[in-house]
Order: sequence, then C-alpha cells, then structure tokens
Amino acid sequence: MFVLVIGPAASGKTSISNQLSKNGFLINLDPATSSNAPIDIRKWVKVEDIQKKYNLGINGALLKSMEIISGINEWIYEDRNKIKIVDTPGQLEIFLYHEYGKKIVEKMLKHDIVTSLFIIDAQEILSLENYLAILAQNAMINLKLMIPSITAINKIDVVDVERIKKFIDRKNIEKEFERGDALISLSKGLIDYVEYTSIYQRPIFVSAKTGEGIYDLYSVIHEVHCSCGDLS
Ligand SMILES: Nc1nc2c(ncn2[C@@H]2O[C@H](COP(=O)(O)OP(=O)(O)O)[C@@H](O)[C@H]2O)c(=O)[nH]1
Ligand SMILES: [Mg+2]
Repeated sequence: MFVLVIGPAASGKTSISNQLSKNGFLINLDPATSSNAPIDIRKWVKVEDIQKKYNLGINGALLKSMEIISGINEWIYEDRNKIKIVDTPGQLEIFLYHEYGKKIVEKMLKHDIVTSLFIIDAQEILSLENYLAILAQNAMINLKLMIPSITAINKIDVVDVERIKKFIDRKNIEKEFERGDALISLSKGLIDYVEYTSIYQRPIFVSAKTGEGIYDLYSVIHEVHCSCGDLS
C-alpha cells in the first residue's frame, strides 16, 4: 500500500514520514527538499533546476515539477508487500486545485492500493470553527482524490490535547449546532461528509517529535491496508 502523506506546509509531513518509514519504505516526492529516502524524486526532478530551465518563479516551478513527476514512473516502488510512505511538497494546492495530484494518485493506483494521511498541526486548532475549516480542506481533497483517508493531529507535545479533544468531540459539536450559529450549522453537513468519506472518523493524535501515537498510526494504516485488501 502507498500512504500519501499530505497536509499544509510545516504541519509535519516530512517528520511523520521519517518516523513511519522506520517500518516502511520511504519515497520522497518533494522536489524542493533534500531527503535520504531510498527513492528521492530529486534524483530526477529538482525544483531549482526546473526554475532555471523554464524561467519560472518558485510556485510555477513547483507546479511544473509536479506535472513532470505525474508523467514519469521512476519513483514507483513495486513491492506490494511493503507499506510505502510517500512524502509530498508543502503546497496543498497541488492536491486541491490541480490535476497533477490526482494523476500522481492514479499512477500509484495502477501498482497498489493508496490511502491518504492528512496531517494537521495541533497548534492550528484554536477553535471549533478553525478545526472545521481544516476538515473542509481534508474533505475537498478526499472528494478530489477518492481514496481512503486517515487524519493525524501532529505536534501534540506542544499543545493541551484535552482542549483539542473537546473541539472534535461529536457531543460538543452537536451542542454548538444547537446554539444555532449559522456557520456552524452549515458545517454539520461537512462533518457528516468527512465521516462518510473517511474510513477512520476519529483523528489520531501524534507527535513526530516524541514518537507518541506513532504506534496507533501504524495500527490504523495496517487496518486500512487489510480492509482495502479485502475489497480488492
Ligand atoms: N514540537 C514539534 N515539532 C514538530 C513535530 N513535527 C514536526 N515538527 C516541526 O515542525 C516543522 C515542520 O516540520 P516538517 O516535517 O518539515 O513539515 P512539512 O513541511 O509538513 O514536511 C519542523 O521545524 C519540525 O521540527 C512535532 O511532533 N512536535
Ligand atoms: Mg516536508
């Protein structure tokens, strides 16, 4: 199975990928960041070279890089018995607004099953509204990619986890709905949608720094692996 690690810039995708790759095979698909991964896309596509070659700014060069990556096969690792952790660039836009993300997923699907692992920075969950906004992004990506999705809340070593658990608690959310706030009411459908499209409704709390929760994340990845395996 491929585990496509996505999420906003600096949420901890690379740190989590490194942790998970202790028991998996690491593929770096970020053309802008050097990596010790056994498969490193920078062997074929380096964002700074693309920038020069096509005379592009950094964002244009990253998009061009992803277009090239979606068209080559060199980074695919064939072993179906291995969990392949795929680290991706910081720009979530690639998966939200462009076809390259979808093409990359389709390429992987030709070789093995794929799940996404959406990483959220716990420090960004400051309110229920804030959490719902992040979930909306997750839902949009799920809608676009059409693969199972796992959500991990990272950096729990630097936040009050109990406070965050209150925001994401279904009963608490329902209470907020009852208050009648229009925006929150609108998001009720969103929560139902996310729960419908995610195999795992509950996010996994982790710290890539301390390793806390990484074992739980492995368990969930293996469960998705088994359930998808049963379906195929
Ligand atoms: N405190 C803390 N910092 C983290 C954790 N995971 C990542 N970071 C830090 O967050 C920053 C971004 O991490 P990185 O893995 O590069 O994020 P990416 O851009 O999503 O790949 C770095 O400074 C990391 O050291 C964590 O669990 N706890
Ligand atoms: Mg990274």
